[in-house]
Amino acid sequence: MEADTRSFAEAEINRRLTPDQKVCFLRDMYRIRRFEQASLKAYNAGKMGGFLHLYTGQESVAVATMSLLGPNDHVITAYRDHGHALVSGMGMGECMAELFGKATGASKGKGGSMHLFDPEKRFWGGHGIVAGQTPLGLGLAYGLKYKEIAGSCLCYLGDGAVNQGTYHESLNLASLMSLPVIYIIENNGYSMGTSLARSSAFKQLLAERAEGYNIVWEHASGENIYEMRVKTEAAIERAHEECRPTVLEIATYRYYGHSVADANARKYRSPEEIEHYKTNHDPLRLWQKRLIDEGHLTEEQAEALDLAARAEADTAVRFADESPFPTEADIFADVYYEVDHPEGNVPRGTHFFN
Ligand SMILES: Cc1ncc(C[n+]2csc(CCOP(=O)(O)OP(=O)(O)O)c2C)c(N)n1
Ligand SMILES: [Mg+2]
Repeated sequence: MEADTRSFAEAEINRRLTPDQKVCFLRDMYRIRRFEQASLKAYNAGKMGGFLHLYTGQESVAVATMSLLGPNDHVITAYRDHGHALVSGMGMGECMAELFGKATGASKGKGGSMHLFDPEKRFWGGHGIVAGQTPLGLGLAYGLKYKEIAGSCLCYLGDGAVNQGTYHESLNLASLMSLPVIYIIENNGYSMGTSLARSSAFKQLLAERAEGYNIVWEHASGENIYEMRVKTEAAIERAHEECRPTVLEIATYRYYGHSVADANARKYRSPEEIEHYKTNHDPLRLWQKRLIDEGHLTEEQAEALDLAARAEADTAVRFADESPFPTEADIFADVYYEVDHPEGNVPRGTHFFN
């Protein structure tokens, strides 16, 4: 592991990183973690309805893979979307307010935790149907190719989502039509309460299935930011230069239940297993230690990052709490684009295709 980290650290893409950029990765991981801790507290205090799927334990995946995005690269993910939303540049306030169902939320309080969304930041959500985002990510990639833009779509999915038919249909089309989509499987070992071994048929890796679709696949450790960056860069380059898809599987782990209302320790995994990951494989701790070892950070500076993230999350909770709920009159707004923008309606049904 240590030797692996050293060799990935020496890759050009990582040698180019400034100390500040490396510290920013830690800052972003703290921001995600503290945002989610604050959201959990508010959820338990009855401040939000619906589900709350925490990304805690997986923060390094969004931070590392999204660190390589350029102006023509897009992101779409499933319901475990807080990390991707914050890394895309969305503010904690609009995200927290969305969790609270408030009118100031990113989706005006109508989406909740699973539906954070900011197209201007090229972040296309937040989707509740397992693997539902996989054909949508394919469509984003198709749009890029159609408009002759050298870009990519990073489409994140879970280890459970790989068994959905839509994912396989998407892989087939991605290869056949040669589309710049990058499927990133965040393999946290469990789909809801079912372990990987009980839900998926595979030889060694889920990503290997891409082989049958003639798609290049790779695997990386979620503990190793340098490795994830090297492998994501290769996938983005393939998308930009060859307009070809990639499947990248990343080994990671989540600390909480599937959603916070679900069973966690005891029903399908042991408290010891969770503790083992927290103690030995926590992505924040590992990256913090690396930055200290590399001489880019002191313990005190790390603590200051943590405190700043906590303060930002507290401010977001206050903002969400004090914000108004959407009004009854708003209930039909923002449901159908055509209803809100009747001026664009034409009989040919070409509203979106100018
Ligand atoms: C089509 C569909 N079937 C079932 C569900 C219920 N469900 C929500 S999440 C989930 C498990 C998905 O696990 P995984 O893809 O590994 O993602 P993770 O939750 O681990 O991030 C299931 C079965 C759903 N939302 N959509
Ligand atoms: Mg999973």
